[in-house]
Amino acid sequence: MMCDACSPPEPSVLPVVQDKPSDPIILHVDMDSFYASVEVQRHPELLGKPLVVGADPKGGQGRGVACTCSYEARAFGIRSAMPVSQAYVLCPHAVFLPPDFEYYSQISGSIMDLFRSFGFRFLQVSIDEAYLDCTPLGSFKAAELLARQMQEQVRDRFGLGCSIGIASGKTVAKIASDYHKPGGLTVVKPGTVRAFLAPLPVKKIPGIGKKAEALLLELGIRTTGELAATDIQVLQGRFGRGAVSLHALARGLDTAELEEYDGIKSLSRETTFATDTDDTTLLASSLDTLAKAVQKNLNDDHLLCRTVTVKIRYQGFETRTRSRTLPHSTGDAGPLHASSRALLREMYDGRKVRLIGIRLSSIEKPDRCQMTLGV
Ligand code: TTP
Ligand code: MG
Repeated sequence: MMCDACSPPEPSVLPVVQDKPSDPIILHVDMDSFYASVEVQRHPELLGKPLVVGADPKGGQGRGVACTCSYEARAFGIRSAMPVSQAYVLCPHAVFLPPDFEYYSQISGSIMDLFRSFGFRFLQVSIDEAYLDCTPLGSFKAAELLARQMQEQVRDRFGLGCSIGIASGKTVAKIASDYHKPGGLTVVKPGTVRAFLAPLPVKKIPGIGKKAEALLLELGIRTTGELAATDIQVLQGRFGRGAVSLHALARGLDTAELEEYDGIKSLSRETTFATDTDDTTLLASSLDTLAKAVQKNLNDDHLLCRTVTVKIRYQGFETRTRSRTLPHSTGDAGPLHASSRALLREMYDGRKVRLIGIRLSSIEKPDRCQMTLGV
């Protein structure tokens, strides 16, 4: 059972423009409050309650940040990556649950298998989001029906909600999936892209982080419409070559449909200890657990990596990282575990540790011919 907030609203279909036969149809699907919704599924008593996935801050015990939270918790202003201590101040009666990455990864794998089973070219880009190239369906109407089926099946099989965006390019499809969360279905037909984007704050554009947002604000640009109306040379002065595609997108040209693979660049996991520790067995076993989770993500996405980085944050927040680049790209547990353990041995200096983490980078797809959306 899903909460009312998760039942899908009517799809937002923008003014009809005739589909051209050549228009790509790209669908982006993103699970709603993923970790939190998975927890509600196995703890039905939490349905409708503010839930934070992160260490419990009560009594000053839990530290670190919230991975995510339920939409009920979002009503209190809680967000992903917020310190759990702050989440607790915002909503003291929220339920805090520690993350269970292995379980989320397992559910994600089954959901991605379902998405793949629709038979379209497929690209998973994170634990809870993927693209399907639905161009063979031939019309946006048919893609919209497919999206409804996907939402129904995700609800029936997993008891979870997801939001879907459909457009002619990956960037707009992704913006559209976020447009009516949770449970949204937003179709942006060709010819309506500029009008759809115009009122949106620039931070809704993937890749525009806090820094770029602040730079744009200095130029008086708050919305995508204002971005579109700005002289390209002014933008180039601030953003260099990246300004061209940004400006083109704001003007309705989403060229990100079948370009270079721009999926995951790195995969990382970290954990903050409840109490700072110098127990080397605990450090090693925690790192092993993180390595296992991150390697599973790598395998689920059929990716290989070449660089392993271990991060240690000592008491007092001093943070050290150390990397090792392997002779060949790999997705195997053996070299990844061996490298992370070796890095820990090399860098650990005996002080008490607050946080330990691992990152896999130099990621690539093993067989470029089999790449779906993306090459
Ligand atoms: P998101 O899709 O960004 O977030 P979400 O699914 O929780 O919520 P939304 O409905 O807005 O899509 O991320 C997917 C999962 O990744 C999320 O459930 C938890 C994890 N995550 C973190 O661990 N830390 C983070 O900072 C973010 C953003 C996500
Ligand atoms: Mg999500």
